[in-house]
Amino acid sequence: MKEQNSEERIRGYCSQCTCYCPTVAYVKNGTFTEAKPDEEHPNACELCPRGLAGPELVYNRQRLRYPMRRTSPKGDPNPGWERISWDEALATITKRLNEIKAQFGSEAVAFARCGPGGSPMSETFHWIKRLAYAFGTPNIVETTHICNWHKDQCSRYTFGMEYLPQQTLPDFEHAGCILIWGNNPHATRYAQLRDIKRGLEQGAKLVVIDPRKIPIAGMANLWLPVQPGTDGLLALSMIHVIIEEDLYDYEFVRDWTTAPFLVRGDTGNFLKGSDLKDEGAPLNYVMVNSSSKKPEQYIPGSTPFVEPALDIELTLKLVTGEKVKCKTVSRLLRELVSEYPPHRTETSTWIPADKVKDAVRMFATAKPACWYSYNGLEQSTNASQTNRAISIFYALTGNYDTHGGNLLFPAPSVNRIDGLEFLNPKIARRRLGFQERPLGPVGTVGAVQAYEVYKSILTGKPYPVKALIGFGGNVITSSAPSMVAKDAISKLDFHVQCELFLTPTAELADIVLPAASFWESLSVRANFRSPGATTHVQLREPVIPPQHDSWPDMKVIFEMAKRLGLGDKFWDGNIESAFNYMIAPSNITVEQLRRNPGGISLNLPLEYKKYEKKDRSGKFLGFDTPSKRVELYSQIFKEHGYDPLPAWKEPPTFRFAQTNLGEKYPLILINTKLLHYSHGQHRAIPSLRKAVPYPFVEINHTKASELGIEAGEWVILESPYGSVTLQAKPTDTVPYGVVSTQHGWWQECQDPSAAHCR
Ligand SMILES: Nc1nc2c(c(=O)[nH]1)N[C@H]1C(S)=C(S)[C@@H](COP(=O)(O)OP(=O)(O)OC[C@H]3O[C@@H](n4cnc5c(=O)[nH]c(N)nc54)[C@H](O)[C@@H]3O)O[C@H]1N2
Ligand SMILES: Nc1nc2c(c(=O)[nH]1)N[C@H]1C(S)=C(S)[C@@H](COP(=O)(O)OP(=O)(O)OC[C@H]3O[C@@H](n4cnc5c(=O)[nH]c(N)nc54)[C@H](O)[C@@H]3O)O[C@H]1N2
Ligand code: SF4
Ligand SMILES: [Mo]
Repeated sequence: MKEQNSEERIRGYCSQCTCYCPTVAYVKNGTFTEAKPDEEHPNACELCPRGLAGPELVYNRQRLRYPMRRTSPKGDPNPGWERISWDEALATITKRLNEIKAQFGSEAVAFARCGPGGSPMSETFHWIKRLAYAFGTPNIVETTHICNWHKDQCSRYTFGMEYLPQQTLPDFEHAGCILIWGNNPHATRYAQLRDIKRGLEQGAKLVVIDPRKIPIAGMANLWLPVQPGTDGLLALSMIHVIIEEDLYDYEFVRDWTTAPFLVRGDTGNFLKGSDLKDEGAPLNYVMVNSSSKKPEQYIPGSTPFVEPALDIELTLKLVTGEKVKCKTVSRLLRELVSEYPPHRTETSTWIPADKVKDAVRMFATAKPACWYSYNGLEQSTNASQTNRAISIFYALTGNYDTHGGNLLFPAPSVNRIDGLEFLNPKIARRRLGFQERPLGPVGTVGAVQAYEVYKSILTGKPYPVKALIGFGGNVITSSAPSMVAKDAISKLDFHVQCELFLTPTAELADIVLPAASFWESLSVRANFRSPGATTHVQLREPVIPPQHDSWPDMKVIFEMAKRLGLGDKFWDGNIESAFNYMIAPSNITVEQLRRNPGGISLNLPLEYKKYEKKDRSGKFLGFDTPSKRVELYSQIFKEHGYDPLPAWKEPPTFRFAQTNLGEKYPLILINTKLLHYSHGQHRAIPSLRKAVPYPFVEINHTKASELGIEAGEWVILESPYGSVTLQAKPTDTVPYGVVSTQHGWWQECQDPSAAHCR
């Protein structure tokens, strides 16, 4: 028993987004009363309203309290929820999963989780993967394809897959120029905003590319209010300017990118040493000697014997006797972007040519420079090639892995815990969507898109998914199309949802499990994903015990594993042993962390330009790509039927304008995140709901008055795909012709103090 009038200060961190803001939780007489920032932590940061609302989340009256099972058939307006014990819930789950596995195969069971960028799932999802893989299914429903995949993976297809565990982050604090593209840090990334402000205080210039005049646009030297969906085109114009005005980093481009490599005109593949000579090596690329204009083989990772020509084309006789016209990557890139000078793209991008030039000059000349992009570039049809184009633009500036650039920060070594080794590689290749898109989100990380699962449930093709085990994640509101999602999820043979609230997705489950919030759960974090805190390791103890009959996700996962006979892969349910295994390569133990409540920062050196380092054989480490260079031209994309250079394709919705749909739907719709909510969460938290009581649509003042729409009026927003009713918010922060809203409004707030918000 705690003493009367006891007050504890418990150090930890908020994990509701990837800022991981350090916290001090105040617990008075056993009650969690307040969350404040932990000023002594290397990642010290102001807490956003969602972090400050910790106690309101923990003690929320709408939380799920105990495991329940449905007693009425799905579709019945009254599900007939009946309280059951954890024991009964786990026994039923084990029985049903084993039956489905025996009848349809293990891949007929899919797991799901919430988006780790906007929930505490980043500390659990590797363990969920471990459970899924140990069970034998490759199907884990993730949200990466509408969240972060293109920025993370398409830059990796360009710069390499990184020497893990290092992590690329923009070194804002030391930058000469910062580019923020499709990201609103005032709402979504407090820790990053702190670092951007530090950079600006030290004189960094700032370029912001966002259709809306977000707060950071007001702080920028240049704000480019781009037409939504045309960023790929804008990036090509920017590449055009950097090449035409000779603003690129010549040495870096020559020595560390594929710019001087020859590409065959007949096949579009790289010309290889073996194409030229019998004794030539199939892995060698070919450059052209700039003085003799003769081809020379180049071994990846070596120092070229000659000064290569960058921008050249020539016809070469191959070993087969045929003559083939070849061009360097540099030439191909220049030819591509010559189609898109800024004066030709300005009507589409809405950015005047001079402004594009100013932005490029500012970014390319103010060395060092770094960039960050996010959701504004992820949720459009061109997301992959747009992010490729931006990566290429950035590569041309030569700033990668430099002080003040996008830098690979050191991070603690950890053991891989996702258990991929348990999954039979043949089954891994059966994950839904893999055959169609082996390069995409489904190819690299094992993530499956919800729409593939909906298709499988509804059509049984390519094979049926019969069961879903969801750890958070609310696919019905987050993975469109919602009505298809609802239909599919309600047709599952067996569905379990581990949740804090009874979401529209959880409402359709056969069994609902009450999850404890992260405040009530133990976790270990290695790497706080902020410059200066990437080497930090910390144990987060629960602030108070799990409320009601809830369990932390980790306990649910580990107990489920034990029941399924997988205890040997889960340290027989001992979560601390599992974390000890995770951090073992850094020579730290959970016990040591317990003695250091604020965590331990490892002394790992910060090094720059690691690509210049050599391996034991004397070859450059280079980049972690097949060519060991930055891949301006992507052979992998080519092999899979995609453009090897980021060709521009107009989004299909642009064609509306040429049809009668253009008249019916004259506005462009975008959606954005709100500071007070993560996706579909937090609406039940009184202080947050009071701040933003209703879903709203921002519309330009002029447009609103043309349409006779007043502030606060309820309006219907309609697209060819559906409609919603929203409160109108006329504003000057969105361009004429653009409207902006939010997703995820499903929940009421039952707290009497917020009654007016319902
Ligand atoms: N239309 C539209 N759709 C979008 C987006 C958009 O901008 N527009 N954004 C996309 C993006 S970027 C993302 S990341 C996804 C997010 O997709 P989701 O993660 O599916 O969305 P959320 O509404 O955040 O749902 C998370 C759920 O997890 C629960 N939860 C929170 N913490 C925990 C926990 O610790 N344990 C458990 N078991 N459950 C927990 C919450 O109560 C909540 O119901 O949505 C995507 N979908
Ligand atoms: N408060 C809060 N924080 C969050 C989350 C949350 O839900 N709430 N979610 C977390 C998650 S999972 C994610 S993925 C991140 C997302 O973080 P952000 O990327 O900041 O999210 P958004 O607000 O969706 O989009 C950012 C900006 O993109 C702009 N934009 C829209 N369309 C376009 C376009 O076509 N081009 C360009 N250039 N810009 C465009 C919008 O105007 C918006 O300002 O936030 C994380 N943090
Ligand atoms: S920004 Fe807010 S939600 Fe994200 S970690 Fe910090 S306090 Fe938590
Ligand atoms: Mo996300």
